[in-house]
Amino acid sequence: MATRDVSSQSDISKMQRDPDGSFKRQASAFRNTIERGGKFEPERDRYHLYVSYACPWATRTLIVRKLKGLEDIIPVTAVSPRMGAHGWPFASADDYPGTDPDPLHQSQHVKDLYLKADPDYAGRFTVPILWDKKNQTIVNNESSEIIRFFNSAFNHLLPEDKAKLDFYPQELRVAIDSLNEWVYHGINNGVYRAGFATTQSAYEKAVHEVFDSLDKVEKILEGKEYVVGDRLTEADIRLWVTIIRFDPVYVGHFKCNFRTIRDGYPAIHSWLRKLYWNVPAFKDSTNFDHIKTHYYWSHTSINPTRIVPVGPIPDIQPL
Ligand SMILES: N[C@@H](CCC(=O)N[C@@H](CS)C(=O)NCC(=O)O)C(=O)O
Repeated sequence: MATRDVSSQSDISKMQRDPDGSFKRQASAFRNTIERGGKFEPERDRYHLYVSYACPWATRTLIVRKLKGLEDIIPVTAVSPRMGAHGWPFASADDYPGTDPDPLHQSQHVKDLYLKADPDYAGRFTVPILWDKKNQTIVNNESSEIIRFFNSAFNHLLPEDKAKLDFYPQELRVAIDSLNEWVYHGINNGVYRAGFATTQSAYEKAVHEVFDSLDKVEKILEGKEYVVGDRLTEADIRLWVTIIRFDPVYVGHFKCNFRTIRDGYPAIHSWLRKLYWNVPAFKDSTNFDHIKTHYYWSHTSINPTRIVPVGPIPDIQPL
């Protein structure tokens, strides 16, 4: 349990903005690598993944874990979507449907795991977390790195058909890296920069960047199945987790409302639905109730009544 006052780290309503009202995402602090011969060996029953189904960054890890068939090797625990003054709660602190207790430490909140790993930790208590049971610490809390470990570090423990799946293939790496970079800035983090802005000018700058970037993706996906090359890569996964939340949450809550995906972007909309309805790893990693409840309930500086809107109906349209 926390022995010092960490409320400025756990309470999202106390999150600092820059003097111009813009939101800057802090860098993740735990950045160890899982690799053979390293301090963190890829092993069965050694690592545990903590996620929220509401969180787009955590959902990346859920999707890759499932695509690669890592469910038996890396168990998962999901927190409550209602992130309050102490941050993300486990079921023992908020028994919301679809929420788990912490099976390893019986923690009340995600912050307890951070403070167990490092009592002096000074950052935010974010998900996802990849926990190492052997060293009793957080291996890594950066989703873009966790999905790379899941993509290849455990291959020797997997059956052939799963081991050979590669979502970051050598020949597409340059194209994937370059797409990831502007998609992160303009879309994944762009929606947060729009939604968390506290000045009109910071909001307007961000929201224009969001829609300029969506226009660019729409052009890429016209007549094409995937954003890079002709196969599913991590670039699709990283983009998809934001697009699936767009109409249900970002249009309203984050004021990204020039147009919706369903009515304004036919190529993105088709790509979104195909992955959702045709690939179980995407659908099974999506919980619209957790998604909507999290944003509308937790960000009281944006939505003080905590009323969760009923629409859009349906959350996602059929194919
Ligand atoms: N860089 C991290 C970002 C993770 C992140 O910001 N997660 C959010 C939820 S969507 C969170 O846990 N926020 C809690 C807080 O800031 O208090 C990653 O990609 O893994």
